[in-house]
Amino acid sequence: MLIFLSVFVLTQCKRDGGELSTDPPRNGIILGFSQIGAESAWRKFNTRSIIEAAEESGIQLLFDNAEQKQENQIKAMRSFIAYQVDVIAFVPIVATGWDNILQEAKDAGIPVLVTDRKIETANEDLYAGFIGTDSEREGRDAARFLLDKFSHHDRLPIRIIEISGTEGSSPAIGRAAGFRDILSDHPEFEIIHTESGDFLRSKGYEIMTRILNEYEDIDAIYSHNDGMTLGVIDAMYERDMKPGSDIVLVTIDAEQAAIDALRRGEINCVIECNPKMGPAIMELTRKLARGESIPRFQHVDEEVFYETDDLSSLEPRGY
Ligand code: GYE
Repeated sequence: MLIFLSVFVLTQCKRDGGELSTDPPRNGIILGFSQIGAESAWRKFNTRSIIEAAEESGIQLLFDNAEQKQENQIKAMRSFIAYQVDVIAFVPIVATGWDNILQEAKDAGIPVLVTDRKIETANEDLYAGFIGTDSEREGRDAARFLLDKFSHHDRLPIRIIEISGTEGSSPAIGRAAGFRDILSDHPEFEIIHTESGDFLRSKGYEIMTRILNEYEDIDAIYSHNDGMTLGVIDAMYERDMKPGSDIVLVTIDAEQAAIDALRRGEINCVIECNPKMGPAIMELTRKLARGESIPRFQHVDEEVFYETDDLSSLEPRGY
């Protein structure tokens, strides 16, 4: 098992671009991190932020890319336990199905930090804390923008298509719930179709291509991430439509391509979902490795960018 794990450590870090520090880490902490994949520009930057922060803080990182499979995450976390890492951190690709592996980590005395996405568990003691995005707030911000955008619309109801994220993931669940929470007091806004695009640009394109054949008089698209929104834009241009004018587009993440589209008037509102969690994750890892407690829930800072904003001074997004 140790030989396997040594190979695992080397291949995993090398395979995923993570640099296994050849020098013994300055503070000797070993963090096992299970990442879900590389499905979006947001995710790739989230990974970069974690790898760079581990390097800068001298924490040795065992990094695994689960390639969008929960079973791969569970295997990697089991390997981290066998390797007796000091701390385990992971992005739960979906919200459920983690209790058994978390119990194994707890039995091994290894604290677990949940990052980016949330989990649903009967026993909150199975993990030490969460740092990540507030998906419900993101959904509420999206709805509030549409309430304002269509406040003087003459044709009712306002017909909305929702293209959601990975089914069963906390961002998809939260973004849908927050959006509906605000619209529940406004029956003139109608979600005429909702479908998962799995946070993928290709699926956003496929769904929008079909939607444009099946529905007329669409007023707005609410897309759970920029990758799928860029696919929506591709589909609209193929039909000689004007995204942002013929149909209002609201999106979440705030990757550079979406900000650029906002500047061009192709997107009307971009809600930031901050992927730059690396430094905070390392700080929490240090505390857990020292046996200290950490905040139960921490949301990263995020803002909203509107079509009416002056974006000239906005720093490059980096992703
Ligand atoms: O919005 C999307 C990524 O988990 C909040 O996952 C993250 C989401 C993000 O694929 O681009």
